[in-house]
Amino acid sequence: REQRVAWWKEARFGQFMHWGAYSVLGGGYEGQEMTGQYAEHIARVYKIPKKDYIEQAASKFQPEQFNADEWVLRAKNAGMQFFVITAKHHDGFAIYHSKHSDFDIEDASKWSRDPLKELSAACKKHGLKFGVYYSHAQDWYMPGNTQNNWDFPGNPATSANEKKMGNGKWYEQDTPEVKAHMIKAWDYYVNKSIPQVIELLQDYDVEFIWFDTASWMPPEYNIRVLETVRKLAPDTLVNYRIQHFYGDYEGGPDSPIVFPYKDNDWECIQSTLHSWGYNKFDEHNRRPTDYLLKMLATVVSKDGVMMINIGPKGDGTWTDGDITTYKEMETWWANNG
Ligand code: JFZ
Repeated sequence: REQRVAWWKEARFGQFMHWGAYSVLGGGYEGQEMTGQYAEHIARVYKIPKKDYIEQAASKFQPEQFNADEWVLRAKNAGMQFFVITAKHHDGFAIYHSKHSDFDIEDASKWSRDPLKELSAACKKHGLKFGVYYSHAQDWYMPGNTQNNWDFPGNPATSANEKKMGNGKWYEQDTPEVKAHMIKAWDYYVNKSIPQVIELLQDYDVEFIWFDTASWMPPEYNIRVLETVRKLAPDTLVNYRIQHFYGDYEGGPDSPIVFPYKDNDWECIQSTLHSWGYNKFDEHNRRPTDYLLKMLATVVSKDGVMMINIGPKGDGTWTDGDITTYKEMETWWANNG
């Protein structure tokens, strides 16, 4: 663990990025606007049928203006020394050429370039460490999915059902329905989640893997994912959301200003807006650059590591707001670096 965290502690500041099929919609679907919400959750929030999500989002994710060198250099000029991007978020869409799913940029978007490959190479070229966010637990269009799966009548994993059980988890219920769903969920782990983790580790020079929302799945499922990473890539850094208490470091609160110094290694993530993915209705929530930089200074002073997130657009460009934020960070480093 000491070896895995060494470069990350030294780096202190990294890029976080949410980019995928949802970036095409930018928080808007059939006249509805996701003001103040996570735009990367649009498929779930509006219960978009997969066919429509492919037609209106995934098939249009053809980022003509994407330039990996430009993205990586913007991050580097803003003082960042590593780069973490969503290889696949909860919608299940992979922004890379995956052998284990048709729901990827190669098949669903018919796009011959592989943005993840280009970013991995650009990071190497410009001296940044490269990492991926991978949603190992949630994958909304898969039969074994749990959270709010609208295709699954009697889904045991709804929040309403969990409330009824007290603080229990759906997979702790001893019913035939839950047992059947456990098998479907395991199918998803064995046939998609774990194989995609393996291909990411083998083909994309991943030095950091950032898992998320582990609590939707049984701990033993998540631990199998972690075992896979450890066996195949023992040097790859793993975040704390693979399974509670099992990652290489801890998460921090949204507001580290009031956070006491911690003995354990920890991370703070902040988005430039409230939303993580591109949301054209969320610009009013932009966090001022001096707020973000004060937070960075605070996190570092308490021995933490910080990532700032942006959501680029589906065409491969950044929003004007993010470009301004990054120029301001660059100026700050030039004057204070
Ligand atoms: C999760 C994702 O659902 C979201 O889309 C984004 O990727 C974000 C970085 O992670 O959302 C969370 C997960 C955990 C908390 C809040 C939002 N939390 O523990 O407060």
